[in-house]
Amino acid sequence: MDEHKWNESEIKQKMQTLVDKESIQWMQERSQKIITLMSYYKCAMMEVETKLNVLNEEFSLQYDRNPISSIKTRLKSFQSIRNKLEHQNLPLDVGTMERNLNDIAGVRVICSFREDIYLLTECLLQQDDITLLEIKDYIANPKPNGYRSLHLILEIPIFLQAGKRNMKVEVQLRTIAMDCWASLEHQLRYKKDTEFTEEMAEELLECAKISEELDIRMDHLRRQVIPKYHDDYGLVTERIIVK
Ligand code: 0O2
Repeated sequence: MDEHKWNESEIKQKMQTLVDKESIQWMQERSQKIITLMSYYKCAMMEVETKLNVLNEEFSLQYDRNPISSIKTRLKSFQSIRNKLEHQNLPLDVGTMERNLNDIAGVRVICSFREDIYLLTECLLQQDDITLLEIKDYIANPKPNGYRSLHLILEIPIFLQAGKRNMKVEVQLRTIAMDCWASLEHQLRYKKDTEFTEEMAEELLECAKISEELDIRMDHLRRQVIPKYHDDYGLVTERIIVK
């Protein structure tokens, strides 16, 4: 027998026969709250993206070069949010989402050089409306599989009609080489139909080391080619690095 495909009004009717009115209203209210919260995260993500674009523009004017190669933003999918909360045995409601998930709004910044990552981080953290909640330096301390990036959890205000609301945004900063490795690793590791062997993991780790070597050599070249920029900012890495 062919499965019947329900249209929206049939679903509504069926719901009314199966679930009481109060429960339907409760579900609608809850989904409305989640949609509103997601739009707040979107606004916070846009704020951070704008701040980064402003810094990039300023550096472009001052030094005739861009520390940012590209910026990607994403809101965590509702399914990933649900999975993450389920995994932690937490209920799916807006309060729990806000308190326990730091990466609903995500900004990924692909930088030209490794030192640009620390320079941009320093410039962002100097801004008085940004609070740093957490920093994970997987560049100074790469993950055992070779993953490198600088992760920040920031709190930033958005200004709504009803007033100010602080929102959390996860910012991942990486070089082009780090992004290349992480994107390919992600594709390879999540291929469902092939087993990921120990040898494959070792090969990936080797590739991560090559990408690290590439970044170090590129930074060295950059210091020779653009000394003015380096003289102004010095070795930012040494000031901000997380041991
Ligand atoms: P997506 O789709 O990118 O959002 P937490 O997020 O705090 O609960 P954890 O592991 O402490 O968990 O966070 P961490 O270490 O800051 O890393 C989270 C994110 O970093 C991941 O998000 C990835 O984007 C990226 N990441 C971390 N480790 C790796 C890695 O080994 N390979 C790759 N390619 N990316 C990594 P999500 O939620 O996994 O996915």
